[in-house]
Amino acid sequence: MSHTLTIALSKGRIYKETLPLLAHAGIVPKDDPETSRKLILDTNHDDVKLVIIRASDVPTYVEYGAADLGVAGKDVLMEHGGEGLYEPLDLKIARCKLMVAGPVAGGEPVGRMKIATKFVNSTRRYYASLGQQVEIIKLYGSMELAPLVGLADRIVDLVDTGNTLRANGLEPMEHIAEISSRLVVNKASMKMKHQRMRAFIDQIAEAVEKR
Ligand code: PRT
Ligand code: MG
Repeated sequence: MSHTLTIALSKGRIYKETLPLLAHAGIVPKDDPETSRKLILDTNHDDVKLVIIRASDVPTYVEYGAADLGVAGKDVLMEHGGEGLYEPLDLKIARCKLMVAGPVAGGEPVGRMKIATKFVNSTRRYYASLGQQVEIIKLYGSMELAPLVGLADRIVDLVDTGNTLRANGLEPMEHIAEISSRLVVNKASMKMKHQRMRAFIDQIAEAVEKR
C-alpha cells in the first residue's frame, strides 16, 4: 500500500480549519472525529486516510513516516525540533501569538523570574536570546492559573482574543512569535511518493491562496 497517503491531523480547530483545504484537493472524510471514536478515518479516496492524534504528536508521526503528511501549529513544531520533517507550506489557519503574560499591573518580580509554560524549549530560547536568567516550570495546561496561586510570576502561552488572559486577571506583556498551522511532510515519503505528494501539496497551496 505504498501509494496510500496518510495525513495526520488533530481534533478541534486544526481539523475544522483543514477540512476546507482538503475539500479543495478533492478529499472528503467519511467520518467526523468529533462524533466518531475512530482514530483512522477513511475518505472518499480509497488511498487517502486521515489519522486523528494529539496536536503535539503530529510531528512525531510524520517524522517516523507513520503519516506521510500532517498539519501542526508552529508552536508545536518549535517545541518538537527534529530533522525528519519538511515544512513546505504555511496554511495560515489556527492563527495566534506565543506571548509572555503576567498579572495586570504586577510589576517586576524580585529575584529570578519563574515562568510557567508547556512551551519549555521556545521559552528557554526566548529568554536566552534576551540574556535573561529565568526558572522555567513545565506545565501541561491551564497555565493561566500559575500566577494566580503563586506558582509562577509569568506564563508563556498562546493568545488569540486575549479573553482567557483577561478572565484570569492577566495581560499580554511580550510577543515571542506569530503562530499558524503548517503542512509538514515526511522526507522519505516526499522522495518515494513524489508525484502524489507534490500534486497534493500544490492543491493545498492553491486552496490557501484562494481563501
Ligand atoms: O488540547 P490538546 O492538549 O490535545 O492539544 P492542543 O491544546 O495543542 O490542541 P488545540 O486543538 O487546542 O490547539 C491546536 C493548535 O491550535 C495549537 O497548537 C495552536 O497552533 C493553534 N491555536 C490557535 C491555539 C489557539 N489559537 C488558542 N487560542 N491553541 C490554543 N489556544 C488556547 C490557548 O492556549 C489559551 O488557553 O486558547 C486560549 C487562548 O485563547 P484566547 O482567544 O482566549 O486568547
Ligand atoms: Mg487544547
